[in-house]
Amino acid sequence: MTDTPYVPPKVWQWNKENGGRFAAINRPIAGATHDKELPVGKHPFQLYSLATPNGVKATLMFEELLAAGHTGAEYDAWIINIGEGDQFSSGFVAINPNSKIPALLDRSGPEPIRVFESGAILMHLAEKFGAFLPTGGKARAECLSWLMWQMGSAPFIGGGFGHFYAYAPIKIEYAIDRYSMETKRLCSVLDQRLGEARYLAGDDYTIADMAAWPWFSALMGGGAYEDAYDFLALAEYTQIKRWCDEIGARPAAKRGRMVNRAQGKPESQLRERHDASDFELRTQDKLEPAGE
Ligand SMILES: N[C@@H](CCC(=O)N[C@@H](CS)C(=O)NCC(=O)O)C(=O)O
Repeated sequence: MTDTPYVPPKVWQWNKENGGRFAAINRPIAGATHDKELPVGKHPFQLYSLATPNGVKATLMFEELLAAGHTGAEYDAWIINIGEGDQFSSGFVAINPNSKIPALLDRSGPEPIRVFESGAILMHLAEKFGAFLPTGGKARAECLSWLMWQMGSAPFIGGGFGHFYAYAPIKIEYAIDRYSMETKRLCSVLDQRLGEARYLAGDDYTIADMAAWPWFSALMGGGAYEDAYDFLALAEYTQIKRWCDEIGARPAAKRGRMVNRAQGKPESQLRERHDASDFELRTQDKLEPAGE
């Protein structure tokens, strides 16, 4: 990094030591970096993930399906440590060529089906179990519209605002301005929608809410991107807060956000989930009691 203004070369070159927080894992090439198979458990669904906002979408859905009595939705959740490059193993790349969590292997049928992209995972499970996705008419159109809205806008919040405000090695006013404006615009879109409807698709809780909640509850909870809550004046979005609190009180949401979590209070971390009893028996405070 230098102080002289950057003049792009004729052809961009990969500078491995760019000082960025993710320099060790970011690459301009797709594909596996090493051979390693993924573990497989006993349940019909194998989830390979981490409790980032994109990862939590899938575990919210599994826990809601199980809470609603869909016993066929039992799942093993394996942790993928993206900071250490687990997403570039040959096994992971085989189920997600895009090397991002979450990725799912549906082993409930005659042959395993891979599903990647959190929105596709939500739709796959919703259609399989006939749950949390209205079957037709206005509610289905609203649900899919808000789901796609979330999938399309998340990178502006995370990769745009979060990256340039909290993670980039230098503070670039132009980039922070651009993505702060867009993040606030998206908050305003959501706040206005939630001022006219209880949930994104209307009266019912759907996969559209499950996609959006992990992102906005992280922002509204004040824990995301340093002091972004104050910087973006997020307290003004009262409808988002109302909706975040309501979903956050659901027992399935409380469980879903714990799965594949590897930071925060030890009792909030269930790094791998293989059984419903794991929430009681296998959180980090139980596996590694303080002082032992
Ligand atoms: N559009 C994807 C985005 C997934 C995504 O960006 N995952 C991040 C964590 S939140 C990841 O795996 N990053 C690892 C990397 O970029 O190497 C989805 O919604 O599933």
